[in-house]
Order: sequence, then structure tokens, then C-alpha cells
Amino acid sequence: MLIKNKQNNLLTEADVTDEVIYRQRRDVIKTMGFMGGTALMSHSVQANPFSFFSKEEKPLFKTRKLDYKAAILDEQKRTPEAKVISHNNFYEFGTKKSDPSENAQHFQVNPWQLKVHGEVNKPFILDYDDLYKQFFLEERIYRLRCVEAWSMVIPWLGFSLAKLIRKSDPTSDAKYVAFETLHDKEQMPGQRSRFGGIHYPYVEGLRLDEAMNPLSFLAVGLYGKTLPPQNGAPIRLVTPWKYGFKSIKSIVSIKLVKHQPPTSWNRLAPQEYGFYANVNPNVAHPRWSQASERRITSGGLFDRNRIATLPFNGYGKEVSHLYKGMDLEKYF
Ligand SMILES: Nc1nc2c(c(=O)[nH]1)N[C@H]1C(S)=C(S)[C@@H](COP(=O)(O)O)O[C@H]1N2
Ligand SMILES: [Mo]
Repeated sequence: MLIKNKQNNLLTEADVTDEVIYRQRRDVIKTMGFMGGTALMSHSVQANPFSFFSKEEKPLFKTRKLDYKAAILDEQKRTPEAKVISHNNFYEFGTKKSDPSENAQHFQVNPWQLKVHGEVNKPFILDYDDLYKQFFLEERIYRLRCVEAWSMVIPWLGFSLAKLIRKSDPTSDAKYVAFETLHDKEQMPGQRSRFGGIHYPYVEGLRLDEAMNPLSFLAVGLYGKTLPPQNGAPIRLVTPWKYGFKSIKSIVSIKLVKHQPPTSWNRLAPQEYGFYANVNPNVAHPRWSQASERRITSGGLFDRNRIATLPFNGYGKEVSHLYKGMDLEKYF
């Protein structure tokens, strides 16, 4: 196991629960002068007229049932829906795991515009209804492995990214795909911070061949319904062999580009988060091991459900050829 930072060898494997890790990760943002949770909350309280009501009285974001074809690619036990929609990372709505589900219920997703453009012969825009109608929806049950060493098994609904890219007819100059989340300070309290941290809008990227891999998925729903806002409504990326931060939420732009695009966590801490971010138990994060993970099932936070992490999150057969000849310790 490769440990890049000696100091953190003081933590034993058992000490490194993902809760500790998540705090360390969030602290990177604090260290950079970000205001953090408290200031964030008071912002959203000011901005949100429903904050004075109890949780039960809040009008909840409405999801609706979707038609789909099941294409189950992973037989493992699914994480309960209640966990999938309440334990989230979506810093635009706050840095605590419970913040997105609490702060995003008023998020407006209709109307929506997703622009597909750049090095393409046929740029196009998908509006809200197109997201569910333009492509045949299928269900994919994928493992999601967060860089903080927790994981879930989620039944997504959506379509392969390759279908959308093919429709745009990329030019021969298209080598990478750049993704961008909605930038809307009115709706996203986390974007109002003027003190550094993540430079919004959140951006991500893939090499074109990674994007064209059949596993790369655009999700518009989960558990048979449209996506709740905390999970990235109305459309988000899912790349199950990469750490969760690659799976960018609430996308408004997909741009085919010539050069490797900047990505949010890499820009914030390049020595900790690479562009590739392939799940790799043999390459530790500088401050914690990636050799194992806590699989979130039906138990609570203290549920002992620690399992070994697999190379490419167990999808090596499907994707390892993409990285043939590359030094995965250098291109982490
Ligand atoms: N725009 C945006 N996308 C994002 C994030 C974020 O903070 N902002 N967090 C990422 C991280 S770190 C993870 S683990 C996954 C979590 O997805 P989930 O909340 O649906 O489980 O979303 C990713 N996509
Ligand atoms: Mo993550």
C-alpha cells in the first residue's frame, strides 16, 4: 500500500472511517478560507422562506415515475432508497451529508437546458422534456465509490453518454468531454461563498474514449423515478469505475473539446485528486487508504460493513483497456 504522507500513518485502518475522511476533505475547503457549514446555513435560512417551517411542512420536491427497460448490470444488494437520497455530496447545497436533501427541495429543474456543443458538427439543446424522451431509458444498477471510502449500490435510470455524443457528431478535433453544473447563486447557497474553495460552476471531464465507453451513463432518475435534486436533478453523469466526484450533477453543458479540461477537485487540490480518478485500492489518497470501503446498506453510520475496494471499482473487465500502458500511480 502506497502512503504518500507519513504523518497519516499514525491513523490505524480502523480509525479511518469515512466520517473522519469526509471531515478532512471538507477541511481542505475550510483551509482555503471557505466559510463552511454555519455561514452556509444562515445564508440559506435568509434566502428560504420555508426554513421557518418544520421539515414535515416543507413542500417537497416532486419526483414522478419513469418508463424504462431494465438492463441490470450488477446483481449486488442495493442501498435502500432512503439512504441514497439522504446521504449526499453536493457542495452547492452545503458540505454536510444531510445538507443537500435539506437545502435542495426547492430547486427548479423545469425549465432546463442542457447544451451539447463544442467540437461537433451537430450541436443541440435538450430541454426538460427531451431529457426523458430523446433517448430510450434503461435501468443500470451500479456501485458508486466515493473518494471518502464509502460506497452504495444504486439503480439509476437514464441512457448511455455515448448515444448523446454520437448524436452531436464530434469532429476529429474532439478529444475530451467537458461537463458543467448549473451556476445559480440564487438557488445554490454553496455558490454564494466569496471566500474560495470550489470555484463554481463545478466542472468535470473525461477523455473521449472514456466518455464513449458503454458504462458511462447519464442518469435522469433512480429507483424508478425522476432524480431528486440532492442526487443531481434533472440530469447527472455516472462513471462507476471512477471516484464519485467525477459523477457531476445537474449538468447544463456538455462540450466536446480539444484539450484536457479543468476539473473542480483537481483544481482545488491537484496532489489529492487526479483527472482520471479511477478507483484504485493500490494508490492511497495522500491522507487515507483506499484499500477498503464502507458499503452503505440498511445499517446505520456505525454499521460495520467494511469490504475490500476493487481496482476500477470492480469494472476492470469493461474499462481497463482504456488505460493500457499508463502508469496509474502517475495518472491517478
Ligand atoms: N455539481 C456537483 N456534482 C457532484 C458533487 C458536488 O459537490 N457538486 N459531489 C460529487 C461527489 S464527491 C459524489 S461522491 C457524488 C455523490 O452522488 P450522490 O449524492 O448521488 O450519492 O456526486 C458528485 N457530483
Ligand atoms: Mo465523493
